Amino acid sequence: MINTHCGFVAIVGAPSVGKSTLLNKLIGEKVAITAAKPQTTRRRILGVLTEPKGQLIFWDTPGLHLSERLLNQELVNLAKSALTEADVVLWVVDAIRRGVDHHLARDMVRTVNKPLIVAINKVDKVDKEAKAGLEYLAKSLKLDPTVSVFLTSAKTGLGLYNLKNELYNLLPSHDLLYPPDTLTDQPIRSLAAELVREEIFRMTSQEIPYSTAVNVEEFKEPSKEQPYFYISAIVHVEKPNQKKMLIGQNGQTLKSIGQAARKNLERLLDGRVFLNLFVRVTKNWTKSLKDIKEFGYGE
Ligand SMILES: Nc1nc2c(ncn2[C@@H]2O[C@H](COP(=O)(O)OP(=O)(O)OP(=O)(O)O)[C@@H](O)[C@H]2O)c(=O)[nH]1
Ligand SMILES: [Mg+2]
Repeated sequence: MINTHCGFVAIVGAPSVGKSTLLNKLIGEKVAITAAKPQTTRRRILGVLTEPKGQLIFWDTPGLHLSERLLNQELVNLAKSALTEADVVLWVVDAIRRGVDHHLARDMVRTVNKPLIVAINKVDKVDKEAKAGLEYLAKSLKLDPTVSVFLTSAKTGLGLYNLKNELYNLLPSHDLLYPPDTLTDQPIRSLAAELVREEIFRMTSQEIPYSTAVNVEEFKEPSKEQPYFYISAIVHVEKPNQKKMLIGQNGQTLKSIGQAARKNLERLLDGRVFLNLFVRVTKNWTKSLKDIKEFGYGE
């Protein structure tokens, strides 16, 4: 008899509600980058949690939103395909930002008609009186009353124990699908590129984060001759003026991005890192399906 529960859980919701932060907290490792700006996630990120009860295999997805831009549409398509392929849907809603448009997410979640759990996230930011308002929020999402709603904080971990238990309950009895020590399926080069992109999202503004793509061209493990990881990455922008903005005065912006990314890379790789960043103009890459795919974004 199989006594473990195992299956795929799609983490979906509007942009910036905390999906990636939640994934990292659930599995206890940083496998997905996070930032205060929307549309941070551009790939379907796999994160695996193995416990005596079984295995929760999460797919973190880009935020569901409407946009005219090809890149954004591809991101939403990616989230849709994760929704259709998952066994269970974890819909994340923001407890604090009342203006967030949850309609698209709600419509999609309803259309796929899968076992569903709702996490009203960021409750650490909600004071006691406002907590009562969350019930109203849950109601306003017009959910079937049988759907479990959890108040969570991806920051503190509040509510995640009960949320996980409910996920196991909804998943089929199944043997583990991944070796127990698996955390993600992302190649180390992709993780490295994402850590650079994370700092771009955090340190630049206006259109820059949305016009950049990061591609790791070289990744060399330490050796006797070179006792550190050597990573060289190209940061693609769409226009020459964006290149100027990204590099900054006297190269200061790019330098800060590189320094911060290097620290996180050293943590990830547990060793010294030399990071070389180059900025290249790849005209209108966000409008080219070929370029979007080449950078590994979208579906
Ligand atoms: N206080 C608080 N902040 C949170 C929580 N969860 C996420 N955040 C913050 O919310 C912002 C967005 O978090 P992300 O995890 O990047 O959000 P996301 O839903 O993955 O966003 P996209 O990938 O852009 O759709 C970040 O600044 C996080 O630090 C939480 O539970 N509490
Ligand atoms: Mg994300």
